[in-house]
Amino acid sequence: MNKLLLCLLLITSTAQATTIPVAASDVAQSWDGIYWFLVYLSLVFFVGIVAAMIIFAVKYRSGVYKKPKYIHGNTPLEIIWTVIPTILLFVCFGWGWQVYKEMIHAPSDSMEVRVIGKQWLWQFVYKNGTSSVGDLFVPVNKPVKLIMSSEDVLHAFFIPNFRVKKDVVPGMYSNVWFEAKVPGIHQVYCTEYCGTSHSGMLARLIVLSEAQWKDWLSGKKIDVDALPADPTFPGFRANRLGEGMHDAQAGTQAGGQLSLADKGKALVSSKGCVACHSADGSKLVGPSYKGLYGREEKVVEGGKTVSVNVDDNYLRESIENPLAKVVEGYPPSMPPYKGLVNEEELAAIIEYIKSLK
Ligand code: HEC
Ligand SMILES: [Cu+2]
Repeated sequence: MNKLLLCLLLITSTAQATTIPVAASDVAQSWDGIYWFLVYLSLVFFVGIVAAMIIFAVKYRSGVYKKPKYIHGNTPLEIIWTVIPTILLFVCFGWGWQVYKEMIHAPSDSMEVRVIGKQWLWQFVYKNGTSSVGDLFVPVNKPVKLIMSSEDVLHAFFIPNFRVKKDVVPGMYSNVWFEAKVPGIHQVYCTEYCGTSHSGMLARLIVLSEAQWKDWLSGKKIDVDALPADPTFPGFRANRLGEGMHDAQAGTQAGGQLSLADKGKALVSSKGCVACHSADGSKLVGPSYKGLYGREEKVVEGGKTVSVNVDDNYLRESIENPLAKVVEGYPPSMPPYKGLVNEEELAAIIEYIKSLK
C-alpha cells in the first residue's frame, strides 16, 4: 500500500515538473537544457545520498554491529569526492555562462521596441511611432530587443515561454531580447510586487506571421482572438486595466503619424534643446547630436576625466541629470530635465539622437 502511494506521488510530481511552459524561442531551448541537467543532477545526488543514509542507518544500527576499527583518512576517497564535484561545478558554471551570454547579447540586427511599465500596465512604443497597451506585437523569426523603463516603481518583465525575465527600473533602461519561434499569443507577467493591482499587470505577446506583421504595420486591425493561444496557459489572461486608457491595438501608422524619431525631433525644439544643441555637427553651447550615439565620450565625473560609451542609459542620464557626467571641454551649464520629460518623450528624444548617425 505504501509503495503504491509512493509510486503515485512520484508519477504526479514528475508529470507536474515536465509541464513547464512551451519553449517558444531558441534561448528558451538552451535554458531548458541546463534546467533539466540541473534537475537530473540534483536527483542523482538526492537519491544516492538518501539511499546511502538509509542503508548505513539500518546496517550499522547500534546493537547489531559492533564498534568498528578507527580509520584515519583515506586519500583516494578524498581525492575522488573533491575532484568529481569540482568538475561538475565547472560544467554547471561553464554551461550557465554560455546560456547567459546568449540571453543578454541581442543580435545587432534586432528590431527595437520600447517598453514602459507603470502601475499597472505595460505600454509598448515602436520605432514607427505606434504605441500599444497590454499587447506587444512582434514578427515571428526576427530578433526583438526590448528597451525597458518604469515610470513609477520597480516592475519586472517576464515571458515564461521565452524564459526571459528582467527588472524594469525607474530612472534607467534594462533590456531583454528574444526571437519568437511559435506564432500566436503568449503570456507576459509583471513579476515584481508593485502595488495593489500587481497581479493584473499582464500583457499578451502576439507573434505574427510575416504577412500579418506587414498588415499590422500598415495599420490594419489583426483579429487577435483568431490566433492560436498557448496551451500551457489555458486560462489565458489579458490586461483589463489598460483598456479605455489607450486603444489596446493601435497599429495606426497610417494617416501620417510621426515616427518615434520624428516625434523626438519635434520635442527637442519644443523643449528648447535646439538653443544649445545642433543636429548637423556644429558646436553650439553644447555638443552636437550628430554621430553621438555609440561613440566614446570623454566626460568629467566627480573631478576625474573618464571615457564612456554613449548608449541609451548615458543619453538618459545626460538629459535628466547633466551634471553627473559633464562632457570634457564644455561648461556645466545644461539645466537638468528630470521631471520635465516623461518616459515616452525621453524615448522619442533618444530615438531621434540615435537616428543622427
Ligand atoms: C542651456 C543650454 C542647454 C540646453 C537648453 C540643453 N543642453 Fe544638453 N548640454 C548642454 C551642454 C553645455 C552640454 C555639455 C556639458 C554636459 O555634459 O553637461 C550638454 C550635454 C548634453 C548631452 C550629452 C552630449 C554628449 O556629447 O555627451 C545630451 C545628450 C544633451 N545635452 C541633451 C539635451 C537635450 C535632449 C536637451 C533638451 C531636453 C538639452 N540637452 C538642453 C547644454 C544644453
Ligand atoms: Cu508591476
